[in-house]
Amino acid sequence: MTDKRNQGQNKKQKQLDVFKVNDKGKALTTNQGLKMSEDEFSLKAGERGPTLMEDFHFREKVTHFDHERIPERVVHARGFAAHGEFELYEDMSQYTRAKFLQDTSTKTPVFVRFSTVNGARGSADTVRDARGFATKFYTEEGNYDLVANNIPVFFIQDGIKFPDVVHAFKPEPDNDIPQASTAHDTFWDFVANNQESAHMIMWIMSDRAIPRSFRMMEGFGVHTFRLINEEGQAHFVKFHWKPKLGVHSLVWDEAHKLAGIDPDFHRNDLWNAIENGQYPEFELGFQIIKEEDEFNMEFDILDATKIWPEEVVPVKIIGKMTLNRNVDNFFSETEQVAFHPGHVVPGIDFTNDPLLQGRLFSYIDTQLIRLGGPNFHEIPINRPVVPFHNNQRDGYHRQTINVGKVNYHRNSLAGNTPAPVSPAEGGYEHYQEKVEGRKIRARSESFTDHFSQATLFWNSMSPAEKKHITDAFSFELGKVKSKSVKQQSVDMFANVDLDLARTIAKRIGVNPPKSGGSNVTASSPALSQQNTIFKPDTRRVAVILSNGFHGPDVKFVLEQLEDANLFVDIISEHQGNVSGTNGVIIEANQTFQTAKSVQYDAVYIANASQTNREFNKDAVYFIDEAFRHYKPIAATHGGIPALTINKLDGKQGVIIGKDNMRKFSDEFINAIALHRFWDRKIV
Ligand code: HDE
Repeated sequence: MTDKRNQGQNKKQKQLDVFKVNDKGKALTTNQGLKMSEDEFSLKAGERGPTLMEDFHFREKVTHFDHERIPERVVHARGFAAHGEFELYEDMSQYTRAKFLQDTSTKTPVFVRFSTVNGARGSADTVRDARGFATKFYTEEGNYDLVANNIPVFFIQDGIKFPDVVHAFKPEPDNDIPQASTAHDTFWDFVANNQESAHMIMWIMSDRAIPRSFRMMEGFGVHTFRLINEEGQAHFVKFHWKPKLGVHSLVWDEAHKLAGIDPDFHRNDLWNAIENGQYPEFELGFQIIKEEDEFNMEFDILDATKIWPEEVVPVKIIGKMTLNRNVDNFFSETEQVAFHPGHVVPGIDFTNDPLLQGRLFSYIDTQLIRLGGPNFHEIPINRPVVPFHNNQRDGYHRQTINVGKVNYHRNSLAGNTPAPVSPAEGGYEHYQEKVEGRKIRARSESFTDHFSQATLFWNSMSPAEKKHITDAFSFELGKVKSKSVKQQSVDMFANVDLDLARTIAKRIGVNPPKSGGSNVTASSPALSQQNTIFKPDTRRVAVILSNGFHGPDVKFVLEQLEDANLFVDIISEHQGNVSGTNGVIIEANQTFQTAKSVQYDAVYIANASQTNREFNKDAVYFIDEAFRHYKPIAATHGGIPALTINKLDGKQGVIIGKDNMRKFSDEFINAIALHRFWDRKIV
């Protein structure tokens, strides 16, 4: 596959190409370039004797192996990344002097790493969690990192509490259980005793925390940043990524099962989409608030537990990112990439959000231990596409050979260079915000409303989404052992919605809160996934097929599915050719041993007759599970009896085709575009 990828397409790719090595067809050498005549046997004193100290080849090989691992990220350890490009729709010079946001003819190379937050590097993709969405823009003014999440708010308001929240959500320290899950006592104890987390928890309990795909998530910069234009004028900004495929999720039962059946579900999804040329696209949006309106909002714009409702502050779409190339080497690129919210370019600046201020310290610090020293900016994936010049020297793994004697500023020997340059020449100048105050460890009074927006989120959910949130709370708190923590948590969420809290209380066996409730009646339709984009594109369809299928009709339907940009797998009694009428042969690439219904978005039973009993039983189970997950199900000809056995005919989202295959295909594809049929009665 590697050769087919669009290598050398942009400046970053060309830079990376220089470091690529293809070992295929080459003689095996040591790291010193010495060709070796043997690689299977260590050097011994006699064929059955001890290995000799002088076996430099053995020592080099094993020593390197012994040191292959580096510490995983303390959070966001499990991730997956891809290359792409960002193009601008409209000149943003009105707001920012960032060059890559001014020239619509520029295509800026990007590298994006998606991640879960909680789990270890080897944990499952589909766990309930926020997702990281970190983008490195390789701009002509240096690297700009937009280190975002798929949830627009955060657990805490001040960076100093980050170690506490992370300790609380990670596996408990005595037994290191549970992995990649917040369904345990310490997490909920933290929540109940740090009520600023209320809004974030509503999102974590919602479908947002179990995305269907990295390709179907929004990204949010979370904090309020500043844009600065050429005149030095500032605007507050929040950054948004909007997926062109809409925002979609798994259902909880599916997510659970996928964690075992395909722990790499999101990795496979992104990798395969890119390999198949279905390049994921995300539009970049700005929400802008004028400096003079800083105090005119109902919330403090420096508080990272608050959103700016899109109906109040609209998202202006300004450009598009396309991910079009998979990595060549996971470790070199995905593992070694180092993001930092402090990697900015002229025209983008910070605010005093105390969470952002904390982040500005943490990211470089963590790379020092993770990547083993201060030269991680020299690792190919981290290098800017423009040169860097300063007086920093030495340190572990230094690769740059700085020539000359001068390594200090100010100097006369090198004409006082490298020299800082003025903003007009591209020099970064911090926004001259006026600040005054007493040194104080305190929270601003304007940061103390923890529940209004949690209720706003709840009010904005569709009935299906509300049910999922209620179920998620019941699952998570149902796993908590301490009755006191359960009670405290339920009492806390009575401030969001009394009925919600009472339902959970009943399910988890604690006292239903007597008082609480909220007087917030507003809702924000943009928060509900019901109002997102719905398309059939790139959904995965399982086609169940056995010998004797209706050749021409099935062939026609499969062509329609392919034309609608759907990914199709053929499941049969065995892999390989399956014969239909009229000499039509279709190759099956899956069996019920390799494919499970949770891996697909829709099922088409083309033929399940004339097969053995086991195949039939598996088919019935497969369809039943898809039905329970609200997915579209379709059948024609010899597939129809499998629906009848399941008593599914006539149910919502179940499509039967008897003669007109065009009409059938259209109906099925329309049903796939709707994704789930929430009103379906599941008995
Ligand atoms: Fe991070 N975060 N974070 N974070 N974060 C890290 O940096 C930290 C926060 C986010 O794919 C670490 O290189 C602090 C918010 C992403 O490599 C670390 C605070 C948001 C990634 C760190 C936050 C994020 C990280 C661990 C509170 C959404 C993965 C490894 C003050 C806007 C980047 C690393 C990747 C990673 C610290 C809060 C997003 C330890 C102290 C809010 C997407 O530096």
